[in-house]
Formats: sequence, C-alpha cells, structure tokens
Amino acid sequence: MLTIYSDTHRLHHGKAELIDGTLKPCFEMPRRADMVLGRVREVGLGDIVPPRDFGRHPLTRVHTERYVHFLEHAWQDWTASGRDYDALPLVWPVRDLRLDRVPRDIDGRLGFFSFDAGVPITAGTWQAITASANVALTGQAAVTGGARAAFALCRPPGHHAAAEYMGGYCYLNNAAIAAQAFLDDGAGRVSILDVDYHHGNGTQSIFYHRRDVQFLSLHGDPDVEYPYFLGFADETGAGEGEGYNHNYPLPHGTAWPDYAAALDNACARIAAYGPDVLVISLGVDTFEHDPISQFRLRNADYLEIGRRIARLGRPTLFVMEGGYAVEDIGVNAVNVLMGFEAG
Ligand code: OKP
Ligand code: ZN
Repeated sequence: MLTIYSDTHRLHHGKAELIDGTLKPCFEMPRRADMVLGRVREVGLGDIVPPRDFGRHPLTRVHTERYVHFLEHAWQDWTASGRDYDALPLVWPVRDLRLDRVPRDIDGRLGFFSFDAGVPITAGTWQAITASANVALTGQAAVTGGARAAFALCRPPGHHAAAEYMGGYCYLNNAAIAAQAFLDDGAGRVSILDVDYHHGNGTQSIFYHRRDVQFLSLHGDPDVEYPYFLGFADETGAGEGEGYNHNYPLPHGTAWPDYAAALDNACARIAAYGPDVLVISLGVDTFEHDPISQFRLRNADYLEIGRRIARLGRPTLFVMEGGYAVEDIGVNAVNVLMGFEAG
C-alpha cells in the first residue's frame, strides 16, 4: 500500500492544552506521525511519497472562504497584536450571542471560528494543515487513478473541523476534503467510516444534508464523552441526506466483541449503500492504553478492523486521525492497513 507523508507536519507543535483544569503538554504532538511512519517503514508496507500541492480550491469545496482566510492569517494577526505564545480561543458565540458579526479582532475571530480551545495556532500551523490536506488529496488522487488503497498519513487530524469551525486538534477536515475530491473527480457515492474514538462531528456536519456522502461513526457515547454536543444515534441526516448518517455511540469500557458488532452493522450499511469509494477516518485512540480515551481495543484487534474493511471490496483511502498512546500508535494504525492487505 502506498503511504503519503509530509515532514511539514512538524511545523505545527502546540505547546500546551487545557485539560483537567491545568495546562499540560499537547497530546497531539509531532512524534505521533514519526511513530506511524517508523512502523510503515519497519513492516515494509510499500512506497512512501510526498504530497502534491492541490492549492486552495479543494479546501473551499468543504470549508468557507472566510474560514480558510482566517486560518491562513491567524498567526500573523496574533503576532501583530503583540503575542508570540500559541494563539488560543477563549470566548465563543453560544446560544443568543450573535453569529451575524464576524469580529475584526483576532481574539474574537479565534472564538468565532472554533468550538473549543483544543486548537493552538502556531507559526507553522497553516503550512502543516495545508500539507496534511495535500497528503489526503494525494492519496485520493492515487485511489482515483486505480490504486486499491492508499494511506494518507495526515497530521494534524481533521474530523472535528466543520465548514467554518476548528476544534479538537483539527483545523481542515482532511477526510471530508478527500471525499469531496472523489466526487469532483467523478465518483457518484462516497462512504466515510470514522473509527476514531471520538465522534467525527465536523465530517457529519459537512455532509449532513447530502446523500452523495454516507457518514458512519463508531465512538464514545457523547453523553459522557467529547465532543458531547453531537454524535447521538438519533442523528440520521436531514433533508436529502435523511438516512445517510449513522452514529454508533458506545459506552466507556467497550472492548472488541461489542465494538466488532457495531462495526459489522456499519459495514452492512456501507455494503447496502454501495459506494464507489470508501474513506476511513483512521483513529486508533480506541486502544486500551490511550491516555485520553475509554475503549479497550488491543493491538491485534486492529488487524481485524482492517480485514473487515477489506471485505467491503471497495477502493479505500485511509486518512490518519487520532491516537495518543504514542508508543503503540504505529503498531495499531499499521495493523489496520496490514489487516486490510491480508483480507
Ligand atoms: C481529537 B481526535 C479529554 C479531552 C478531549 C479533545 C480531544 C480531541 C480528540 N478528556 N479533548 O478525535 O482524536
Ligand atoms: Zn479521537
């Protein structure tokens, strides 16, 4: 399997995140991608190539122009106002606050274009997030060109980012950008299966009213898990998109048997939909030792996830999302890919 990787991810390195009421080093760190790349090399998964530059157009197919403009200029605006530590949002337009005014001031803009504080913007964030999107798009082009599968080793991740807000370590929605690019290159139907531990609220939001993209997500029950405000089972799509969104909220402590049952149900829905291509939002924070998550999957379970995805028999793009047990992230992510190749 072809892997697409860019070293540019390194330019995005947030210093701290607010967790448990204190500032701690960011869980979403450059070493995550290093560990995955190291494992890809170790097992000889296949060629590793850098991304091509697809420019701005595919980004604005799923994100608004003003949001992309905000991301591009945020660091410059932040430093122009005299700060040089991570730019972080700290005030949000909830409920009856106004959404019809986009603030001019950078602190207001950071809040307007985000839904949480888990999104530090640093000097190299724009370069890293556009490289990450280009990694996904290069994988998409390989699959459109006839590859059975490709692995987009994206960092930072993307599935929490919606059309015009960032959050949960995510800025540009790499999987959604790739899915839209498949459609723009002639696919009629795309399924996105999100196996990250957290609900892919951004991806769901982007495609919620559409039937050309089916979205399915297995994740910690939002009643008790981040992102809390989306990802329930009764969210099934709206308008034309009614019936094309499927959430599988699972309790804390979920281990392989229950996870596999949900995965089988999702796979049956994908088979019934009959997509031309499959995008996997590949998070491995479902791992038993993940430091911020509460499922109990084990190393070998990831091989089985890959086998089940392979049985769908569709051209498949894997897009890296979360996974914070850094010593195991490479083994777990690449186990999915090896299971796929074996299956
Ligand atoms: C990004 B991805 C944990 C706080 C969670 C944000 C998590 C973002 C995960 N108690 N903070 O889905 O892996
Ligand atoms: Zn996650």
